[in-house]
Amino acid sequence: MLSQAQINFYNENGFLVVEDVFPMDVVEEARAVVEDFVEKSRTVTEHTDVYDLEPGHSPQAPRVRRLKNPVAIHPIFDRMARSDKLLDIVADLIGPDIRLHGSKLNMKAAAYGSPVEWHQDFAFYPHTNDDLLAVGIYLDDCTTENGCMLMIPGSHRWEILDHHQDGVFVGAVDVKRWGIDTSSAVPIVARAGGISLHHCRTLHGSATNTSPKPRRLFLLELAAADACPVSGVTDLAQFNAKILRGNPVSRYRVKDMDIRLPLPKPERQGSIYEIQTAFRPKVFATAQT
Ligand SMILES: O=C(O)CCC(=O)C(=O)O
Repeated sequence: MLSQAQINFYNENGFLVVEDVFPMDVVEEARAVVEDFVEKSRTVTEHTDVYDLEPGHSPQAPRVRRLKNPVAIHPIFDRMARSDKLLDIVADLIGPDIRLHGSKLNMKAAAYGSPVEWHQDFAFYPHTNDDLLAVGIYLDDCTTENGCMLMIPGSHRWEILDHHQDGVFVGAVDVKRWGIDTSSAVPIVARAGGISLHHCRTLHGSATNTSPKPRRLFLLELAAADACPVSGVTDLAQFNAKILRGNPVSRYRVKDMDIRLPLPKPERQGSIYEIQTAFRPKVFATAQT
């Protein structure tokens, strides 16, 4: 559960860090699973349903940028997503009925882990209302040095910014072009076992990890059960099976707001890293290794 001061902080800024949500034995178990997946990535040569690969990946030197859909690929991540402590916190922000929209584990490996350009999550998955947030579960201590997320306080009250270029969705905002001052960005610093929460409209990004330390971040995209993706639902049973707490609904709440679809898609599709390859000019430098 959150204190009223924490709820107020989230409502005012659009993000929040809560330390010590997961005990270290759980974090260590998750790290070992991640390491095992990285080891197994030696057998793949291109992106798969499980792996998003860093440039330069090879069987000799496996480089994984993201584990896709971790909740579906190993029970430890499903267990973490269903943690009562975590869901109590989320319920304080988006209500008691919570659905898992998606999950990912961004590796940001030491020395080269890729940056993520400025964006608002809602641009990728517009829903009928914006009671959605992302929970970051920290498997490593996370600081500016190893590429923590950077958030613009108050940006969760902004409209959804233009994430298109040359008529296609590129999954990033050209902050210079739109005159957005990113100097107020707050580094989301947290210890392993802690979590961060950010509203689906909060403008955020993160730089390359140039430090010698990894930054593994397990992210859950969570929605109030009465928020329905505007792209539609093809399998209602599967959709409702993603309720982590509370009950599915049969009526969806619609907020009065403008929505732009993340279409048409750019040539390279898949993860945010792939989608953002079409975006220019880059704000965050990539590693030269
Ligand atoms: O891993 C990061 O630093 C950024 C994560 C993020 O914003 C995303 O994957 O949408």
